Amino acid sequence: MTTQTVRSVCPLDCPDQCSLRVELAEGRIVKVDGDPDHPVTRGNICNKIRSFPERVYHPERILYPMKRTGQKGQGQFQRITWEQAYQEITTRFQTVIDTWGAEAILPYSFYGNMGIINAESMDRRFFHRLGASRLARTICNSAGNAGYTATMGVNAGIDPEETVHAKLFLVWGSNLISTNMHQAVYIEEARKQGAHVIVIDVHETRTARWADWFIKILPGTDAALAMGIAHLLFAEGLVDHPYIAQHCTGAEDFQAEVAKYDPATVSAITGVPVEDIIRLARLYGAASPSFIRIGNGIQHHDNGGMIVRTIACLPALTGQWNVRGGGAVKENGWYGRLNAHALERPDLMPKRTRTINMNRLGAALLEPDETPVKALFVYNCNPAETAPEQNKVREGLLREDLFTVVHEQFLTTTARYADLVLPATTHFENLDLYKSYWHLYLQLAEPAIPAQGEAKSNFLLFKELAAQMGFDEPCFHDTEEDVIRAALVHPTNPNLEHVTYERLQQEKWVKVEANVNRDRIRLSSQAHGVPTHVPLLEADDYPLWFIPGPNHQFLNSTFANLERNKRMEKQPRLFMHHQDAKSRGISDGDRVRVFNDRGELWLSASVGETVLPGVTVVQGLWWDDPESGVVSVNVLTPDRLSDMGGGATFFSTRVDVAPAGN
Ligand SMILES: Nc1nc2c(c(=O)[nH]1)N[C@H]1C(S)=C(S)[C@@H](COP(=O)(O)OP(=O)(O)OC[C@H]3O[C@@H](n4cnc5c(=O)[nH]c(N)nc54)[C@H](O)[C@@H]3O)O[C@H]1N2
Ligand SMILES: Nc1nc2c(c(=O)[nH]1)N[C@H]1C(S)=C(S)[C@@H](COP(=O)(O)OP(=O)(O)OC[C@H]3O[C@@H](n4cnc5c(=O)[nH]c(N)nc54)[C@H](O)[C@@H]3O)O[C@H]1N2
Ligand SMILES: [Mo]
Repeated sequence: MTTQTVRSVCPLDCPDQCSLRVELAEGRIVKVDGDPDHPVTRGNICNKIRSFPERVYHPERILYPMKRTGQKGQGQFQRITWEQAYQEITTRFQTVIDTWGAEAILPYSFYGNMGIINAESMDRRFFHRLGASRLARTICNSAGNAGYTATMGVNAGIDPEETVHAKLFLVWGSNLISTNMHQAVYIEEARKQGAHVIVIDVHETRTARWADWFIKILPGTDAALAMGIAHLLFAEGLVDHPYIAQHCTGAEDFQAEVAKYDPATVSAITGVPVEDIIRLARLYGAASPSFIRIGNGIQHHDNGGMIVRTIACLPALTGQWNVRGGGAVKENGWYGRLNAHALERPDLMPKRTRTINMNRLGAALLEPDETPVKALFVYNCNPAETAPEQNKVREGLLREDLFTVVHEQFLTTTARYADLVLPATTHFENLDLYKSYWHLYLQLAEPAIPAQGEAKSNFLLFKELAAQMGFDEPCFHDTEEDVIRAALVHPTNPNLEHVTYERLQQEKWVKVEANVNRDRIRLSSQAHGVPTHVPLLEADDYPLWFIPGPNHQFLNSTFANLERNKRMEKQPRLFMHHQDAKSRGISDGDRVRVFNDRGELWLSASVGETVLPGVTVVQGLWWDDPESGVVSVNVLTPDRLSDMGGGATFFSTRVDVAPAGN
């Protein structure tokens, strides 16, 4: 038997972006492991990617183009050829363009595959050249990134490898044991040197249980807690005044606002006891280096931008950015920013092309518009599970006059609504460049196996479609390698200067420099005013908060169709406080109905004290399953946009809960 080990990179949308070793036997993947030599992965990977070969060779994987035969949403298809598929797409697109204009075509994608080539290169070029509507890709991190940038100027924190030096960790709205495991590894190393770990969350997650101290907080109130910490730092003389004077602007207005956030006021807003607020502020004020991991959870609120912006003010107050291992990380993608113009070629786009916010897909498909969306092209994502206001999304996808193409590895909930389903390769079948938004390594992965069945990569699909549409600009003839080379040449990013295709090929990963100027930290600013707590919007209609976040064994909705992953998660559960359960006649394990004006779903209740009274939590973006009665959690979530960045507000949802049958 011929065996071989090749290197690869995990394409999942995690900060860790692991480096992989892939064992092949007779050209087939038999084992996936973490690369022990990669400085961040260090041989550790999660179950999801370890069992990825099951996904690659799964009998339900889509391997051929298919055309709908049944009703939309029923999932009945027949095999066709690629030629027929391309013919159908170009004909339908041309009709839409002739009748409604190209903006009636909407690409809808996210980062189901984080590879730069397959997430944001030929696809973008194609849709730009076509003149299709633009998509604002706001579903994940845009609110927090806007908030963080409002304080720090750029979207960059410290090198996570430095966090081993920290003495105090605030893990703030991040379930990192599940979602960023290598940060947990660094924290464990620091812990051996005596570091203390505090988790601030609305739910007693795995990460909360692992912490030295778990602070349970009410949803959307974290800006008040951050201001409360700042209040005490000033009041108790724990502030580094020379640092602030030298590196910060807007300090006076900030301090004036902070004065309003005394512990009693903050406690009333956040649900955190006064003595805990005081203890937290004193610990933070005394520790150096101290490090804050700002998670993605807190930004999925009406006030998510402001929450992140406010938390991002804290490290400056104690001068932490000057201490090795001190500071914060929200994201770090800024350091290795690539040449987006070369990748995406926005110059091919007609002027004044409209933009549609991906969080408002349902509205875009249903609300009348001079140019309605008549064709939808979905790839790298599964909006029929992951977008908010799911009942609207599905009603839109059911429109008979909508032409929907879905490029996928599996027959996802979204693919079931498609007119055409196209087979997508997995990352193991592609050449791609990977850039983490947390650690500082760029990595190159070459294909480990050939494309399975008739699957095509996103890159190849859009390159061929461009040819079919008769687009003859030279950029549509580029190879993956051409595009990677162009992406690495950034006119104004010196952090990238030493990173070349050749080095990536030889070394597999190259670290970018972490140079950044932190001389103008905006504690308040003319553009954004002063940080403050802004209450969530939906307070009164329904009595309980509903926080539907990700789980351990799925990656958003990816893996939620695989038996192994589902078995390990057992079933989606509604965590609720026993007071809220008791007043509704609900006992632990009961099946309950969760509802609001947008929709309803059924879950098994997990009653206890893992959340505060008034709060409910469910984990995992489970696919709808009529057999087990699972319904997408996003039937309940609003499509309102957050305060900054046009972000999603999944977690600012109000619901009520009743015993099932009521
Ligand atoms: N295993 C696994 N890993 C993943 C993912 C996955 O689905 N599964 N998804 C990937 C992606 S795309 C992302 S964006 C990241 C997300 O991973 P994280 O950054 O960890 O973000 P979330 O899990 O969305 O939310 C983190 C925590 O915020 C809490 N939270 C919600 N609202 C509030 C609040 O108002 N205040 C506070 N303090 N806490 C709150 C939630 O209870 C949750 O435990 O993980 C990535 N990694
Ligand atoms: N209620 C609630 N909703 C949420 C969230 C939440 O916490 N709560 N989290 C939000 C966040 S942070 C995010 S990032 C989004 C993520 O939402 P999505 O972007 O929809 O992510 P996934 O559910 O992982 O779906 C990715 C899909 O891409 C497919 N795919 C993988 N690789 C390729 C490829 O190379 N080509 C093609 N064509 N397809 C590929 C996979 O098979 C998978 O079905 O969900 C958001 N939705
Ligand atoms: Mo995300």
